[in-house]
Amino acid sequence: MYYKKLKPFPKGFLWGASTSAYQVEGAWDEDGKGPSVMDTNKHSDKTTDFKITSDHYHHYKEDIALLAEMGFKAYRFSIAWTRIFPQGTGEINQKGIDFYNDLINEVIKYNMEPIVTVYHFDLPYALHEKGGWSNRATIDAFVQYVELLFESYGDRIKYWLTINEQNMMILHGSAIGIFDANAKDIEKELYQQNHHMLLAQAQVMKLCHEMCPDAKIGPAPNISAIYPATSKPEDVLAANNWTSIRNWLYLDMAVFGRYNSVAWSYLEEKGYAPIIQAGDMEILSGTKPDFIAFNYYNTGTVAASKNDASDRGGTGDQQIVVGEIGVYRGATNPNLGQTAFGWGIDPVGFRNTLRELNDRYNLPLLLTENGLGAYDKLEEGDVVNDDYRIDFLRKHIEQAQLAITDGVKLIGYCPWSAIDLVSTHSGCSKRYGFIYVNREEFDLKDLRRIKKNSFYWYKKIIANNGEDLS
Ligand code: BGP
Repeated sequence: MYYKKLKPFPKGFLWGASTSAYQVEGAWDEDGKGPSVMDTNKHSDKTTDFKITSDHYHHYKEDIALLAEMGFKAYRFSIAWTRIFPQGTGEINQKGIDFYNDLINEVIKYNMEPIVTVYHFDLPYALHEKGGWSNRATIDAFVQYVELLFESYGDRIKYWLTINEQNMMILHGSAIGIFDANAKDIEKELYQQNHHMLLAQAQVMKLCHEMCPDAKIGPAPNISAIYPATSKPEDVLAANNWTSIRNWLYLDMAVFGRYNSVAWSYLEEKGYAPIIQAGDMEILSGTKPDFIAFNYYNTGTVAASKNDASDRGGTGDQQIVVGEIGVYRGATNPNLGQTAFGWGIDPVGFRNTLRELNDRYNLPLLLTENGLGAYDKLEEGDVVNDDYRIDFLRKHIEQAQLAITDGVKLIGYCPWSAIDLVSTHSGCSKRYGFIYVNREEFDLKDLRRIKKNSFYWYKKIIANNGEDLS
């Protein structure tokens, strides 16, 4: 639809950006922090680990000041469960509580809204050893941990996010590094874990409403509109299969308190359906999020299954579709460009995704990740000319405004990432930030912070509330 005039970004729009604890903080074993699965899991020996990353733990004041200089209205970050409960449960680490108190106060000092993810991939290793999310005791540990966060920071946090990309942990856990890439036939177990995470999420959403009535809480999955490879009805059906399994399984449960019917039929057909205990469905349907936070990088394209082994392509990741026998096949979309890391670039798909979410759930939406991973180059005179990133972000912000004009209730835009950090599986050479961190995979250099061209551009966008995107 073409519009003669676009609606402006709403007043109080949450312009900002995002990070996660294990990818940005470093200080992996300092001040009483316990190990998480991200500290212990194997990663490629060609890329750095998560021990030091951008060393934000020691640089947070400098970093927050830079975000404030860009004019951020919000900063989305995650809390490392293992700083608060080093063993996942039991003894509390006061130094961890203090660190996030200081961080939150620093963010608020500059009138930025802290948006807090309570769990971003980094499950405490001690819980993992006891079965992780397969063990229902992890649900209780999670609720206890989040209850302490509400008690400690609930007076200042207005936006809570439950679990980052639960769908990607289930679908692409090996790419993210959560489980062994060689593990076989683990889907049944994963969907049981998924059920437990959904229960944990429902319980903390309810708790948030009881303990912090002025705050809002929502899930934070990775959501992509899924396109059929052609207009063949069979391809359209395959797209519906994949969107139900990838997207709606998670959000239908969070919002409507029920398993999506196509996704459930898939789980039953494959023998992956989780065991549901008495009382589980009451917990799952007994609450609702106040908004939906979601990460959008690109769309997916799929074709009808041939119902043989060729349905399954090579290895995938958060944004590369793999395919599944009898369900759908991954396809490439010839209409899209690609990043240096093989992810499609689809700004219009962002509008499609926003519309779909709005139509389906009718809740406020908060974009919590979107961005371009690239090999940025530090040039003479501390210049990082990342015009390709500016172009990527501009095109997505344009589509955000079109979606707002369509009637979508978008309340904020927090791309990935505020500052350079370590990617899930491509090391620190895959950069996303507005601020360059001077280090390489195995050479920490001086970790100096350098403003990229996109820093100055985004500052202008925020200052004029997205009125002039040039
Ligand atoms: C999302 C995760 C982030 C982040 C981002 C970019 O899936 O929530 O943690 O890293 O993807 O992905 P990558 O780091 O693989 O480039």
